[in-house]
Amino acid sequence: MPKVINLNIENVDQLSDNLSNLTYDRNKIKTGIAHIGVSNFHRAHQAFYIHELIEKYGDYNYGICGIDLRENDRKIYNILKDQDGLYSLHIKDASGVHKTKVIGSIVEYFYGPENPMAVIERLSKPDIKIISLTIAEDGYHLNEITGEFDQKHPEVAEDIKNPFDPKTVFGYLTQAFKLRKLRGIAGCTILSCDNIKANGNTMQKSFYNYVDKNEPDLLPWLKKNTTFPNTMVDRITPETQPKDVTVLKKEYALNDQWPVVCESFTSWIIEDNFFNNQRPQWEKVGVQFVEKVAHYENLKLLLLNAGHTILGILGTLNGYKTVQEAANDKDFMIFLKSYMDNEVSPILNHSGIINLEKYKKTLVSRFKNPYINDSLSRICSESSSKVPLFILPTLKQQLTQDHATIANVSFLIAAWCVYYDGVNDHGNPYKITDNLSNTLVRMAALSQQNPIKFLEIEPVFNVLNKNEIFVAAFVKYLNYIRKHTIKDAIKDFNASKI
Ligand code: CS2
Repeated sequence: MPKVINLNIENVDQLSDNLSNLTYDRNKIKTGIAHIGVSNFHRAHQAFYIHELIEKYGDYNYGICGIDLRENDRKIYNILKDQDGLYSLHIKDASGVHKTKVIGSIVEYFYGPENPMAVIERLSKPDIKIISLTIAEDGYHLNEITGEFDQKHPEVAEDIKNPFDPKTVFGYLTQAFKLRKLRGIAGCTILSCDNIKANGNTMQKSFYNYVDKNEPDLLPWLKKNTTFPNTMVDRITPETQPKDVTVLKKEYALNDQWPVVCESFTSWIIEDNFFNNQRPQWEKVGVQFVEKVAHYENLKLLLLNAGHTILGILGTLNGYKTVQEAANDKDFMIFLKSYMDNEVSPILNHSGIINLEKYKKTLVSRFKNPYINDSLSRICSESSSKVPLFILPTLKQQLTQDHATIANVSFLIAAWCVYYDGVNDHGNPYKITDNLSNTLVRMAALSQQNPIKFLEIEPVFNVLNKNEIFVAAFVKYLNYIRKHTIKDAIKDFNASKI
């Protein structure tokens, strides 16, 4: 067996010929982007696009400075430090065609918990033209009900007390922009790459709210010196499994401590609204620049992300572990298809920008990709932030119609309540990971006696518990699911027996 090589810049020339190795000189790369949240998704998506731009077009101007801010990012910090920012990306097509590439676009890395001032300094430097973010759905702290930024969130409150030792992205950005203003350095673009509705506008609102309350003198400068393009990001990227590391050692004699696996499909649509027009020529590598991203984003959140959530919740109750297992279950797919066709498609205003039938068909084959092993636990984590973004807009929109079609969506929300009972139909428990888990579990337990209790979770449902049509459907399905296995309940639902 060949000697296993540790991935780092010194060893990169010795890597096996059966992977796509770096073809460019990393010393030539200048940093132009600071990215907060060096997740698997970032490494499969934005860092990949920058890599492609360098490799194919020799554009060395937008290397990435990776930044993580949370205590539990220490592992990726240590690994990327060890590997000089290099990692391997495994692009797996459903047909069985797979590519492995070494990605070199992350050329610097800063870690907030170790040295917050260093992060603030780095963000304030004039070479950073774009600060991009993947901070997850729950990272924006906008209250669904009031539309206001949640100043009372414990981490936000801490940042207000200790502005020079921040924990949140808002605390960091405020200090960095104060320095830019003080030093006469230009502003930059803030590019949200999260799956939230109008992600740029939402980030702008959250950030401006935070600044307005805590550093009001900075706000007029920020308004002139920052832009927040909306974006739609898409590439299914599962969590890395220990076996991904082992396979690399065996097949490529490569020791990459944290490789990334992703599907071959990728899409990125961005509103072309960059500060001083400074941005990479991403269109050369397949990024679409548009005036308004809303239609594309709506389609993706309400079909792809919602589809994931549906398979995640129903699949977990049935004892499935991965998206592809659930997507290969005929009964689940009948349910998902009727949700997409009867409840989502009629409310989508896609203005002919996309062939909807083709989009849905492609989605199903993406979910079935046998090489991705996307865990349902990833999909179900933080559902209390995802359901309001991916599922409830369909319900709310349907409820505004004369003949609201809400059977599937109500069934799903009832199943979501049962999900917090924490045990699948084989009697096996599963882990619930959610910021609101205490509330969710308690309200699901109370709903055993009084079903509508679950709908009283205000940050999720707001006033939906007052809608009689929805409440009646929810109660009917909840009672049914609690008396049957999820599989039987879905079959009966599909056969219109409930
Ligand atoms: C998933 C997304 O987190 C989720 O629930 O639906 O991470 C999804 O895989 C990506 O948005 C795909 O682009």
